[in-house]
Amino acid sequence: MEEQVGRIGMNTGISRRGFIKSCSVAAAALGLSEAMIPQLLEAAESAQRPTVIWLHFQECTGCTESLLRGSHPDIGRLILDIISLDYHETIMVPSGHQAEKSLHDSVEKNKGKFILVVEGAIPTANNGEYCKIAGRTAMDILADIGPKAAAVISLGTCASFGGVQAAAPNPTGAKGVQELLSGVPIINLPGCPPNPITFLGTVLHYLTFKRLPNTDDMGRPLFAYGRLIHDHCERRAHFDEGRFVEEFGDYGHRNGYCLYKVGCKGPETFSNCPAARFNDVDVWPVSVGHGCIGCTEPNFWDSMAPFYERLPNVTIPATGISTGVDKAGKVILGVAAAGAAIHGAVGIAKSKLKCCKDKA
Ligand code: FSX
Ligand code: SF4
Ligand code: F3S
Repeated sequence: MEEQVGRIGMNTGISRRGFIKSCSVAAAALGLSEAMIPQLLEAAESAQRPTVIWLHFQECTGCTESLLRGSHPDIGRLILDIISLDYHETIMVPSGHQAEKSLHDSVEKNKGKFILVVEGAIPTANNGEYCKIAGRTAMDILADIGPKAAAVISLGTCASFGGVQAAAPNPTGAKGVQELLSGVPIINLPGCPPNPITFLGTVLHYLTFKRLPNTDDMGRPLFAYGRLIHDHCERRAHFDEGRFVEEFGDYGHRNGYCLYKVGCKGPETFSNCPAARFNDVDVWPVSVGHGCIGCTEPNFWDSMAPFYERLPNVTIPATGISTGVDKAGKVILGVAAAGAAIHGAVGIAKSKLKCCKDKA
């Protein structure tokens, strides 16, 4: 049986090995050196779990679903052990008046100290009547609870920028948290849904350094949204050499060519998807043959549509690859480059894991 790690794993079955691996993957995602991993572990294992209050507004709950289905292993359960989750409508046991009481008791008890996670947009049209919980509008709830938090994490594109609800003509007047709340540090973790590792990295950063990570001018942490997808995509060699999927199911699609011409928005989307990937099977949209639809960008439902048409302002390299053996050779080179990139990422995580095992 594997060694359990103090509080973590006592009730959840998360082993120390799994715990270290999760922290190592988060450290790699944060761009921290291996030397920082023990500090991350110490912060995560600390008895001082920050209270988290998690509100759901206008959304599909995909953000929570993604988190709970995360791995590395079992990131959802790991996160729930690192933080003290006092209120979360999807997974909490109490309901009705009992749930309301636990929310308000926790807010009062932890005033100025808790982390508020918001999932979903906030409708503002008609005084916010399109989203009500316990008889109060999302607008009222956010205005009441938001200023009492130490920091706010807007989880998902809806909470960050309004998301699908804010798509034209935005009938409910949906807005992101940052448009309605000020005076509290707010960080945006967009994605529809966002990658669980980005959430874990943000929480671990906050625990370790007592502040939110540095962000870009849209409030997104640079560790996860500092690079264009196009600049670290495994299909980039195909783009550079002019090898494109012309239509789904064609030769290029079956051979992993670049998806730009069938609508990939990677050249204008900032996210860690090619490196972080999703779930146990290490996939992301482009790796399974679908272009990025730009889900981490504000207003992507409007600005990135139509999803299956190419971006207008991208210059295609003039390489003129055409036929036969030359083409096949370059395909093989491209696939090899992609494989090397994935292998490299896994290798980094493994080496960090090894480092922690050695030090543990
Ligand atoms: Fe939005 Fe999250 Fe997209 Fe859904 O809760 S970011 S619609 S995946 O679930 O808010
Ligand atoms: Fe990758 Fe899309 Fe860029 Fe092609 S256009 S290299 S598929 S991100
Ligand atoms: Fe979203 Fe594009 Fe990543 S659609 S999940 S940002 S590949």
